[in-house]
Amino acid sequence: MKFKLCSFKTCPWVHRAAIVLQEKNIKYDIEYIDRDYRPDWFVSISPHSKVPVLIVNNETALFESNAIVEYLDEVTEPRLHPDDPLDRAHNRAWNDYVPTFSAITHLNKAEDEADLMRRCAHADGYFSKLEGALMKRGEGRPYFNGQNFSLTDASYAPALMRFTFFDHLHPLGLIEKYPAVRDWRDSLMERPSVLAAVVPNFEDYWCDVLRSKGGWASQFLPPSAAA
Ligand SMILES: N[C@@H](CCC(=O)N[C@@H](CS)C(=O)NCC(=O)O)C(=O)O
Repeated sequence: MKFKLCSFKTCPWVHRAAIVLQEKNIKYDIEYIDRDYRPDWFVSISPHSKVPVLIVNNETALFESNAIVEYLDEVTEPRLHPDDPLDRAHNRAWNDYVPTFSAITHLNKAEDEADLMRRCAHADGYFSKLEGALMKRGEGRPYFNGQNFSLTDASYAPALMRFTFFDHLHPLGLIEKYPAVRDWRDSLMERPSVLAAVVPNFEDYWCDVLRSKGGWASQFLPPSAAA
């Protein structure tokens, strides 16, 4: 089978799909789309004009990261979803929770200190729910289901990585309030598939994008080597 992923370099939803491809050792091509000038061929296959799109065998275009990873999990080994239907449904529910939880990736859009605090309070609510879910899963994780990496891990790693990048620039002390989330984040940030699924030196790239936007949060960036 042939897979091509259409991407923006910083997109957390593409990251989710790329982690699953990496985790399964699937060879794939990746094409980076210019967000500001999306080509006609891309717009014609992406109903919301969004990435990711996964082109399968040069003919079928799939959109929505959740649908893409569910498909990949059905057609390739090793299976990342749990075998038990109840566990699988539980994982799917948490995978759907990610779009709201992705609020934590938007700290870099804060307009001022008060706005950042509002965004942190919002993120705090999600971290607390996630802490509860991780605690219920019992001891012995590094991952959401315990020892085995799952689609749920692939769902949260991108958001947790971007939160961590912001935390490096401007420590928020937020994730430290939630030890299970913090430990999970630490395990995910070391997982080779998570690291290989983004461009090289991704944190620097993420900082460069923040710098280029020049918003309030860019004050926390170290001076650019190019400046
Ligand atoms: N629900 C979608 C979200 C995809 C998404 O929001 N992608 C962003 C990039 S990170 C995008 O393409 N945005 C372009 C736009 O909104 O015009 C998924 O899970 O695939």
